[in-house]
Amino acid sequence: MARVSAQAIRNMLKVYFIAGSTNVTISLPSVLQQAIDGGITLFQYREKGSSAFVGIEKEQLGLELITICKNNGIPFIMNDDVELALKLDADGVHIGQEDGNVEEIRKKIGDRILGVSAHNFEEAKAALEAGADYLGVGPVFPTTSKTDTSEVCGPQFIAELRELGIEAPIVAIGGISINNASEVVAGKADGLSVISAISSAEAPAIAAKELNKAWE
Ligand code: TZP
Ligand code: MG
Repeated sequence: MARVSAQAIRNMLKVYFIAGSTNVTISLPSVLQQAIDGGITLFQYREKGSSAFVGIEKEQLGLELITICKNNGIPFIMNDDVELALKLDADGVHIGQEDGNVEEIRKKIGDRILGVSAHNFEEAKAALEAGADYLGVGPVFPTTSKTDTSEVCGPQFIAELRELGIEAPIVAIGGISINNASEVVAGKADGLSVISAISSAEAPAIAAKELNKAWE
């Protein structure tokens, strides 16, 4: 296997759905299937929060979710948990700035996709030099889905990173909804990632479809 090309990753980032068991009120596999039917292009399993699954429950849900992704040709990215990513044969891993050494994680996961959250030019440059394939940048808008976020940077911050020479694939995150997705699409991000816009939607398939349409 070789590293996944930047262009292939750009295509995967378009409508990037993130969720774990604490983000949904009905079963996550059901929400994921509906989101896929609506047109998401990638799924990240992010099991967070005080009542989040750990151990075997997390692994079993992860297996159920990756199976849905594989059956539908949707890449599956594991948040933070490199060991589980390898065990499940995930397509990749996404980590934040405090989740370990990028170079070491690159070595552990081989050619799998590696995403890193970055909040400024220095973090972005360092992550890419250490082996990241794409960057997660945000929060571009205020969010209630994550409490320990950096300051809201606005979608225009991605254009600033581009002007400073960051050419790698970037997915915008934080507070993105059907109502403001066009602002992200009009900017320099390759994709938009959402938790609540899909996980809390009454109809996840319709939400995913609307977000996908924003790229047209
Ligand atoms: N990282 C920065 S903001 C955020 C994460 C994981 C939460 C995004 O959730 P939502 O509901 O799409 O604002
Ligand atoms: Mg993390």
